[in-house]
Amino acid sequence: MSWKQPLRDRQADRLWDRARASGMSRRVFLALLASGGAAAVLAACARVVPEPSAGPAPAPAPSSRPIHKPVPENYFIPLGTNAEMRFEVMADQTYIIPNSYFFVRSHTSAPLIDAKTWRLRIEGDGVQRPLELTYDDLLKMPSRTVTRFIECAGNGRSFFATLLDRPAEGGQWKLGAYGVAGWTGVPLRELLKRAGIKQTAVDVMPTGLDSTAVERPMPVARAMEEDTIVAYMMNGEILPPDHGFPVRVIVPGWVGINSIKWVGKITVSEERIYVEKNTTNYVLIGPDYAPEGPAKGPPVTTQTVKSACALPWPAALKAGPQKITGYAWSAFGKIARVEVSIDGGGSFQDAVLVGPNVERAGSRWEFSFNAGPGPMTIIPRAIDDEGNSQYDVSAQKWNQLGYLFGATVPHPVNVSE
Ligand SMILES: Nc1nc2c(c(=O)[nH]1)N[C@H]1C(S)=C(S)[C@@H](COP(=O)(O)O)O[C@H]1N2
Ligand SMILES: [Mo]
Repeated sequence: MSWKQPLRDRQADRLWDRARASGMSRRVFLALLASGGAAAVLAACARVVPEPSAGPAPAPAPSSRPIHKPVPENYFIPLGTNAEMRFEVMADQTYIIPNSYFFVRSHTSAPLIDAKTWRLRIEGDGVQRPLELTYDDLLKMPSRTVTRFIECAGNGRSFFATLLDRPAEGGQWKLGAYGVAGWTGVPLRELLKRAGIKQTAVDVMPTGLDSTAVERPMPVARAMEEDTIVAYMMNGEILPPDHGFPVRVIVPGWVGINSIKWVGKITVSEERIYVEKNTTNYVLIGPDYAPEGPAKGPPVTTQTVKSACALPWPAALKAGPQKITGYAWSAFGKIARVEVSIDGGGSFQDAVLVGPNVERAGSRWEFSFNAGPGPMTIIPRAIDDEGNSQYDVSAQKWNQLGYLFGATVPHPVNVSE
């Protein structure tokens, strides 16, 4: 099956499966799809579904497969329960990474959750009116769509070993633990306001319904930013199980671990919250960092600026004029410039930014050059509109768990005659 053509069809198929399961007729389904798209179908599904009888919600169905969507090795690099996006696949794709090619990072198997019995609770001493919402409740609230990236804190981790000669613990990602998507959902701040968030609230923490209940707090100010949303759609599709169905939080610009999937509960606290993922993991541990209170080091928050070539690793090119494409992204804003070196970092020339350039999402770029035969490297360097930029690897601080790699990465290329 070609990987380019069937996306739309599969989206519609999945939507129809969902609609049929809720008791909708094919005729109504087609009419809704034509008039209001996937969102209309989804909203109607939630209404057709009969309310479950009272009682405790059953636990999510145990799932044996770590990842549910197909992750063939020509499109993904397998990494345990995770799958890295192959950037070369994106060379002739759209700006948005299609859901089928989006990287997956799940600490354990992705749970399969039934939206009919699922509830979202907002609770804790930081709210005046604890809330419990159904899927239908959430879909009825005003929604917005934001285009933003998600990037794992450990993206680029393998380069601590290969470029610094000092390995870091954890999944050895290259640069493909990154993806940009359009996320549709309810701004988290609207939910917090509805729950009567107190002036004295300090931290907000979503908790996942996966087997190890993955959770990580963020300060109230971050939770109240307008692009922090509780998303139920990804690129116009129902949020896929691997990416957090029925809902996930999107915390743009922050390390991926804050964008909690399969959310069942959001705790609002008047005190700082300390959990495993901001004290033991997702903290910077190393000679340049000191412990912070109960944390073994400073918790990682905002991502770095990065760029990547949409080329196989290593790439094989023919001698002569070449045009390559790539991505650049910043956790702080838009991309201002991408420069590329083809002489090992001696000199850099401007690449051309093409297509959308969205803050905290990224920009595609193109670079034309004349390739001479033999081995070489291509080194892109991104600079954002706030002046943040990638730096030489000699300036990259090491940390034991390999977070926040932000140096330039020489992409290996073999040029044949
Ligand atoms: N509940 C839950 N949320 C989670 C995770 C998880 O394992 N469980 N992984 C996190 C990490 S480390 C990352 S990088 C992103 C990855 O999102 P994706 O799989 O949709 O690409 O989800 C985050 N949210
Ligand atoms: Mo991550």
